[in-house]
Amino acid sequence: MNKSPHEYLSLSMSKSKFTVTAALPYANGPLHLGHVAGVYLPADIFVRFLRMNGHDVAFICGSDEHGAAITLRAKKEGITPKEIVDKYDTIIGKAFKDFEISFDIYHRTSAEIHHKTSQDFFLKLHEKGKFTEEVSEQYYDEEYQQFLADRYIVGECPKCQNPNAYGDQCEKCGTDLSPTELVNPTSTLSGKTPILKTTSHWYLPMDRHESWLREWIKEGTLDGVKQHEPKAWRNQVIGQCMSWIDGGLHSRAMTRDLDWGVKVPLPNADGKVLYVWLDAPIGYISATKQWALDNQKNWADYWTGDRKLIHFIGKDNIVFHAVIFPILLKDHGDLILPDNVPASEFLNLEGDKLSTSRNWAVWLHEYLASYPDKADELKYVLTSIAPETKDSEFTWKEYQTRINSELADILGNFVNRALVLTQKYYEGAVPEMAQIPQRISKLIYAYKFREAQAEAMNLARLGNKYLADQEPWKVVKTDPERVKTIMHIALQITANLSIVLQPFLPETARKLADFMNVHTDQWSDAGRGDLIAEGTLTREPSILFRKIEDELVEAEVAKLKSTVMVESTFEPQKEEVTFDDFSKMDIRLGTILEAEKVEKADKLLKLLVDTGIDKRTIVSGIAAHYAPEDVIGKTVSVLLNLAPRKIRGIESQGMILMAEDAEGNLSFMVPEKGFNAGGGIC
Ligand code: B3M
Ligand code: ZN
Repeated sequence: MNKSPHEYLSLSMSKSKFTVTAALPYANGPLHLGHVAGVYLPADIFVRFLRMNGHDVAFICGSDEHGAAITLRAKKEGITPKEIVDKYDTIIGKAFKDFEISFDIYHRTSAEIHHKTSQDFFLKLHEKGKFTEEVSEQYYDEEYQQFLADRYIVGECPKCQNPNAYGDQCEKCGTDLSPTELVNPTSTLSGKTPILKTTSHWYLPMDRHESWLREWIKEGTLDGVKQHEPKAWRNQVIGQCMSWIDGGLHSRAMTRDLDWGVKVPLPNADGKVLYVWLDAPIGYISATKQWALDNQKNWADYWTGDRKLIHFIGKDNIVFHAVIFPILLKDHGDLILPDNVPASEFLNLEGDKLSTSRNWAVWLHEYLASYPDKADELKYVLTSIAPETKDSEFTWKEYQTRINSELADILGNFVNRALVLTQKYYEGAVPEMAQIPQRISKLIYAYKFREAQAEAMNLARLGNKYLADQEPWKVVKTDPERVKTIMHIALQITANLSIVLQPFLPETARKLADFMNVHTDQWSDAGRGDLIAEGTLTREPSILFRKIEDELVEAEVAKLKSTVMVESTFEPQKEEVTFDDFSKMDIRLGTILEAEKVEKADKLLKLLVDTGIDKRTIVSGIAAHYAPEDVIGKTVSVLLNLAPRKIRGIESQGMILMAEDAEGNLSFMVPEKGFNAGGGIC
């Protein structure tokens, strides 16, 4: 009988070698829970499981240290890009270590071996004629004397009208963009409209790759030869790639006019660096090279031959990992293509989008500093709500509920009863457990970590049900022999938990193993009923999970709200003016003598203003904010020499200057000392 994709998958996967990568976080800020839930935690669960099953696996990551994300942060913090990457590479690397994300190497793309690897990669493709050199008009910021690409330029996305699309990608709809496709482009350096200026770059003619890409993504084959199982890919990944390919691939610049990055290794390329999305994925290879050097291995074993390459990423990185990098790998000619790209959707926070710029985030390093003994609790909650196939949300209330009513009440409670109630035990049959590790195995090979963790928790539920059904605390009065059997079985279940929890809750699994004096990291031991031998001395257990009090939830939500930065809704600065321009404006103080509503105009008042040199009519758009009778006698600032304009048939001779807040409320602008009409404003 034909195997289902999942059976095929489990079978083919169970014998494979793996290179697993996790998206290289930009070293321009700390990690937040969205990064962890979407990329690093699922990758870690997968790799821990693979290692327990004896797979040959390399787990690769590192800091992404080039590109506009870095230099713009450096500009914002007033330090150099090098200082930025050194600062955040340290913070991120420590957070991963404290959170026990078990990379084989956490490297960085500012390392010399990465620059060399990227340059060699570029030169190989250049020599094979895989790039085209094109001269084109690119946006240029005259004030900063810099070409604008990627995050240096924003504008409206031509596809989804997102007003904040970048020059290389719209993060809202995932579309890849070129700066010249943006509507109303604006420089993020000066806030001004850029000009077009000629420059040359090396382009990747992606249109040449459409046919094989379509086959590879949809069928999982290359020239009819099976490469991977598309049914194992997440729908949103296939969907985004196919809509991108169906939309027509086009040439994409692979170099930039910048000074921070990997220098283009060609004689006529001064002032040019590799596009960050060319060098960053090569960072997986350079990190593997460094790891191989440090561990006497051959890096090529992990990027060639019969091995599955798995890229764990967030959905905004899909096209770079499932289309662009595969093109580059195939052009290189001897490197493997990804077997799967399990991309997650986004994690929201307390009813709003996670936002680094607005500081609406729970930072991993801050969480670990506040709760150093609650790493597993966070892992459990984030895996339980992981945005695997759709956006999901983290709330501190759910954090509390899942820890208290699942971890503490189900897992902690069972383990505690199994160990505390144990006085003596006998031999005995163990309830059918074997199918649970098999179900977990199938789910993990299918990248369904939420369901896999829930299945592991079912073993604790099975244990609780077993004790509730057997009621050893009652039976002990009449049949102490029976109780020993019951406790023996409860202990076998606990020992199994110390295995099946290892990929998800490594610290908790270690504690269980210590309580039981049973230490194995072999998945194949899961499901056995003889893990703990007769006479084994078990330990008095400590509390595995302390309940979360309401005070913690309230404090964390209050902290979020008190530290969020209200995004400036104000317009960026206008075009610069000279002092001469300013001195042409004649602004004086005036007194409002009369005021009346303008017929059929909700917003307008007709004012008679004493300017100190004359009395004149001025029409002002303040009727929605002031009643006529409330403004009579008020001192106001007046722009006297504004050319007269007819407004609703009334000749207005000047303008009343108003202050406006973020919500659009208006207020008169008057000197704090009570000056009279005619006073000037300088
Ligand atoms: N630095 C992460 C991001 O786009 C990006 C991943 C690179 S993986 C090669 O936020
Ligand atoms: Zn868009």
